[in-house]
Amino acid sequence: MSNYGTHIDEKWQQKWEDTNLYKFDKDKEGEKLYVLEMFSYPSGSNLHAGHWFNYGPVDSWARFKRMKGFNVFQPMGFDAFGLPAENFAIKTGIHPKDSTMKNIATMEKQLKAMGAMFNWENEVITCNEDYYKWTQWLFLKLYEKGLAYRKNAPVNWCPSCNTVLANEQVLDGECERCSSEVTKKDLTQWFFKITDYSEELLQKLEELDWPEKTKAMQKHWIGKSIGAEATFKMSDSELSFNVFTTRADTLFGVTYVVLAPENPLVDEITTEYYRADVEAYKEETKKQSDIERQSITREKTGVFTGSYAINPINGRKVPVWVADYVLATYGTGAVMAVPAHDERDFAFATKYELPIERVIKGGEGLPYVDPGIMVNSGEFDGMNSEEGRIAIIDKLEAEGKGSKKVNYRLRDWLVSRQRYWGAPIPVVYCDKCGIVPVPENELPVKLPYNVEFAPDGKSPLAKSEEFINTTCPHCGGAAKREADTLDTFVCSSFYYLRYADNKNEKEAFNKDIVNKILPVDKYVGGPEHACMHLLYARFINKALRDMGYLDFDEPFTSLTHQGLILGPDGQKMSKSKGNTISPDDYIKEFGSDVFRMYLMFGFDYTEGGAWSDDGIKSIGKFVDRVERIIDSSRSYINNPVNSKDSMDKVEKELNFIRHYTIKSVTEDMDKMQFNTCIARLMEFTNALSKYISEEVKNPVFLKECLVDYVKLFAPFAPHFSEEQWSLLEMPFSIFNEKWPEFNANALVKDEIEIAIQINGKVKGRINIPSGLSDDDIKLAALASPDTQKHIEGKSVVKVIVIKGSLVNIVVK
Ligand code: ANZ
Ligand code: ZN
Repeated sequence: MSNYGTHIDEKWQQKWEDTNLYKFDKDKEGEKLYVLEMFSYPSGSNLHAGHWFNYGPVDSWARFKRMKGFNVFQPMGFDAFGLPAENFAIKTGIHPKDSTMKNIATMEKQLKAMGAMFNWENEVITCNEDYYKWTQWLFLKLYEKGLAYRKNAPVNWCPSCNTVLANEQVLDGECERCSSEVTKKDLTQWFFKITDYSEELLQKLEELDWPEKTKAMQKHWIGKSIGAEATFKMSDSELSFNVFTTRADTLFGVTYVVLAPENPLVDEITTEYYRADVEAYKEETKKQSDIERQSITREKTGVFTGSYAINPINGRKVPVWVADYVLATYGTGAVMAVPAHDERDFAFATKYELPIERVIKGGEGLPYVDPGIMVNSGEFDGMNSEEGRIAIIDKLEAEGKGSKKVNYRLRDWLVSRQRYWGAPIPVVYCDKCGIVPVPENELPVKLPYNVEFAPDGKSPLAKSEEFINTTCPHCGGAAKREADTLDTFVCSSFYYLRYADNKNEKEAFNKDIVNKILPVDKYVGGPEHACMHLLYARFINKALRDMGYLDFDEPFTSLTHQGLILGPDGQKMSKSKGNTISPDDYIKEFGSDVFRMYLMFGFDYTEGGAWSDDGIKSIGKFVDRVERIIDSSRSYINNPVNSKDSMDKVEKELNFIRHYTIKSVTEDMDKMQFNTCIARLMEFTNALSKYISEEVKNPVFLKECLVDYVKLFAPFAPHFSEEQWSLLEMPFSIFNEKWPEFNANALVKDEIEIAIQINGKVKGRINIPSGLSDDDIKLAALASPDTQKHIEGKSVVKVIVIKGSLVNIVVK
């Protein structure tokens, strides 16, 4: 039975804390390295294997970097506002603040039991006043710059719960709680103008060391498309509208145009005869989400308005329809339909028997459209798609009927929530002065504790008299506070900045400190944040830069997504499936280092995989074995009687493995390939075990090997290694030691083994000095007694040396 276990964990955690070993000092020597794991949401359940997989291996990586000489900053905190605590409160009556604080206390304890070198002195908790004061400050700054604005916008609405739902609460168009159909409701909402940064957010992606897939997702989400706007005038009035198209070259093939149901022009142009149909259709559309509306496979629907518009390129009269496949929020909320060239238009035209006409040119059209009806593109005939596009846009521009236009799919960020558990939006409404931002020196606008937060369709804060009634900071008259709170993604959009200067009471952070510690050099977290948190944080970073608060463009230079640890059955862990792994039980049994090492050895870090009890047991045995080897080695080291100073063959073998291990672990660690690092450590272990199983002739050399051996283990098994280090009577702490360097000379073997084949069959092996020429290898092979025996009485036809490791002798 090994000596390692939680008592060793606790012993060293205490000592690390008492000696302030990991305290970060930005002015300490060594290149700074900001290592950040996405902070956690303080949920009711304990830290799960997924948290561990995020934090444990990354802490090992940070420890490795520390030993490599970096000045490591690795803070931790809690993303503490948000819906789950509020929903829990609605269900149980336990106040979100109480449950959140209790959960944080538990999680802090568990995180400490992990023994990671977190800079707890830099902790942030987003629901605390000293944090959300700065969330509100951020809002005010954006408002000042015109980057926060208020407008009417449709939100998800559950008519039976009588409440607004976040997108994540809408499952297949139904309310997550009561399963009734979710509709849209227009409410005045606050937005952040992330779209001002669309182009930079897109361009700068290229410079980031991020997973390609994540970059591609952000790129798609930003969705830049270069096209044109063309103006269609109504045939019987002076009204007109623009369409956005990426295929101006198909303008001659337009057979109808479509307005989004929400387009305000719809009411003006719909004729009396069609009005009832159009009204009914508009109602129906409110039930559909934008995602459903964009689905290619969904059957297209629409209604005719009774009116016609004029195609600006050829004066042709085309019918104007209303259909939900056109989104109000993209482009101009109107499209020119070219059914011969666009799949959606084709499906629609087929269903409603609208003409399908293919334009004459390079021949690009939908493959299944019979080019029977071909329309003439006039002077543009024969041009390919690209040429036609440019020429047609030029002509529209010259005639004032259109222009080049870039569009982004990215929408402004809706930040207001009709919820209680969030940072109050620091704004006051005054009958005389309108929207008045709360002055900075009055922050924070405190979130009151006693609030009726059961959902009834209104923002809970609106029902708190003490909160809602205030005076106007401007004129001193009676005024009302904004009752909405901020999306929790606002809290997490700048936490990485606040970590660097978390105790600052005068400002969100000091500019010099932040410029020194940031950007984050390595960010690690789940891939599910690709288009939300990771995009929002980039935007906020850029906005703050433009206001002069920081000097760098991007918050996260390098990003890694850890994989997912699945239950033993290969399914995603969930309480209902009963396949969750509770780290606490395993840690009690094996110690935290075994748990951590199993996670690092058993899975590819970015892939994850299914948990295995056998896997963790075998790592437990491995750690025991390492301990036994170090134990037995100590007896030799402590009385180095037979010491000699040259290495014999056995020692050179071990020395080779030692340096090979240093080299491989260093390289693989850099790439976060933790599993191969541990595989190399296993090989080193075997070699050491073999060496001490016979008489140890060189204890001094053995000690050198052990020193490197324990250091190599240190990042992976920090408590265990610290213990072994002290048993070797080395000075505290192993984490103040330098990471071992490999010696290239030790990696050059002075002897190699080669195989000898006679007529293609291996007949013997010999050891020869490395670096011999092919001719010398041939001679050595021929001279070997094995060879002699086999070629006796035969004549050698040819001797071939293959890659310096095999000799083939052809005889007759
Ligand atoms: C005519 C056309 C012909 C189009 C053709 C495409 C192919 P991306 O690339 O995503 O920007 N469109 C424009 N505004 C829209 C809206 N609000 N809702 C739905 N669709 C809209 O897509 C641009 C194309 O999507 C535009 O180019 C327009 O259809 C459509 F063979 O115009 B196209
Ligand atoms: Zn006022």
